Amino acid sequence: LESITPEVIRELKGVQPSVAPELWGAAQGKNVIIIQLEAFQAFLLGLELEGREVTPRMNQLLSEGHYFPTFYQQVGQGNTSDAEFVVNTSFYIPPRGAASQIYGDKELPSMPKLLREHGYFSATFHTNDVAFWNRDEMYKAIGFDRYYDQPFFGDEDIISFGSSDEVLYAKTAGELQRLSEEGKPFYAHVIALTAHHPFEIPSHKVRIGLPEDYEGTFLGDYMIAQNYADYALGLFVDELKANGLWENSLIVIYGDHLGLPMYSLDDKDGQLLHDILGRKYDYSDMLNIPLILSIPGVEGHRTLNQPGGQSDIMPTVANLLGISLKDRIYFGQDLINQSSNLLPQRYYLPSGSFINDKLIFMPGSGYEDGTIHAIGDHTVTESDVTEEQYARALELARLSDSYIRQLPEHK
Ligand code: GP9
Repeated sequence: LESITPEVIRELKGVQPSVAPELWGAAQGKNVIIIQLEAFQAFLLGLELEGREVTPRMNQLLSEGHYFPTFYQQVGQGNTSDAEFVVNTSFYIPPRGAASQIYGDKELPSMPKLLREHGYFSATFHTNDVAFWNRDEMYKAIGFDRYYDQPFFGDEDIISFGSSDEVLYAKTAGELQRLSEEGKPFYAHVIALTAHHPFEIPSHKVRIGLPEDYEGTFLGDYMIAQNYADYALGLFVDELKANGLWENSLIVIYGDHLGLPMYSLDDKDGQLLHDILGRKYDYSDMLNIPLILSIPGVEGHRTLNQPGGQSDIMPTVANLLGISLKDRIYFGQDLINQSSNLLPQRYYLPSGSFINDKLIFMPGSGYEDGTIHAIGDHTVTESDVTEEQYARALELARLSDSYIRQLPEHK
């Protein structure tokens, strides 16, 4: 068996644990509600179309909480289910196939298991059938105490895969209220789905008028779907505030993966995106998803510019709950206590691609034919990416996969 230690991982990443971590235990003993938004990309935040905000409720949450503008997806073929896997384990996706299929039979170290050691009950809420993407096995592998899927949400208000986000949030809020009366803190992972490709929202749910240019475009449909998802999320926030759960919970909101693949946009969509961004829509825009934290008792907006990815959510939550990850194997890092000015930070996909605060490197068949994509307005040159960085990225992905493959199977 290969020996994989936390030190080996830290060494490869070039990071050190913080001696006096900021906000350690700030949300100790609080409930944890993690909301995963379908296909929600960061460029939507703050965006106005003819004076109308596309995501007013997310904008409001951002302005009140901790916001990470350079946060990226780390999913592969399993899309939504890969995001669930990465967030709950802080491991990387497998080299091929969906994590739920390839790792679904394993006894995975995970956030639900970690929190259980500290008295938490854990549950995941998803309106589709649990068998989709082998989630029934993956949820056992991750070790949720309970899952709520299609039979719980019923046949009401179906849009694409399952009940609408409105139904998801209304029923979930009721259940969370019930769980909160059982005397244990809970961890709830809530998976929103309505804003799913191809973004066809029934006309009676459309809440935003689009500028003429957007009518009938894929991008326009995307805006309408995300505007609806934002509205439904807002209802959930209102409900949690009304029933007192909001102020007793650490809330984490992030996007699962991109909604607008560069390679399938037509010229019109490309032009509209260019107009929004003031430059060509590129990889860094496509992979950039939001991360917003609402930390109970910690008031005020803060923007944290260090780059992060979905594998960082578990360590970030652990720090805020004051739960040590010492001696555990995980691949992300606590985003509150890492500054990109001091340490090189990189986020990996199994092909050896990585992201830092300036660029995204995409290997070709290897390092030599890889491509470098600047993030935002950064200027980059070939010397900004070394073969050694690429080798580290590959090695981290290999270690994650190798560690999981030697784990025992769950029952
Ligand atoms: C539905 C879900 C959504 O359960 O997995 O599809 P995806 O975004 O993964 O393609």
